[in-house]
Amino acid sequence: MSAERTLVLVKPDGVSRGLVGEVISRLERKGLTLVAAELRTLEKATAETHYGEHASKPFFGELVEFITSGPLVALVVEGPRAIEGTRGLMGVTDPVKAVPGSIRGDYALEIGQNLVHGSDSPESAAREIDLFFPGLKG
Ligand code: IDP
Repeated sequence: MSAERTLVLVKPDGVSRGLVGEVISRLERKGLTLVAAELRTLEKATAETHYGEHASKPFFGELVEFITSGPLVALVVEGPRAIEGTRGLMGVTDPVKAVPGSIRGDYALEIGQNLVHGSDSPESAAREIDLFFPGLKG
């Protein structure tokens, strides 16, 4: 299968807890290649666009507030089945249910502070890569 690209965020909790290296290391050890990386604090509008599919959810305000609360690290990684592979490394959304061995399973307890984001489909990956790294091919 040809290489695929996906967007990964080490969210502000991951940066403040010093887990950026750990997340990047796990992605690299899995065999994924880093093709873009940036430390940045998101504008509210960018966060609202990124999480647009959750706009009607009761936790939307909290989610936008959290993701803009401090610097995050945006990454694009590439490899065969990168989207599914990254989602597997991350673990499920609720870190208490995420299996030990996954990033969320090993390092997080709260759903609102679950350390990482990874695109969930090729369409999301293309949209999110374009939002964070305009001009970089999804
Ligand atoms: P994902 O990050 O595993 O793809 P999504 O369902 O797309 O999960 O949700 C986006 C983010 O919204 C989650 O990573 C989590 O931080 C936050 N979130 C999801 N559900 C809740 C909730 O019930 N309360 C607070 N935050 C939530």
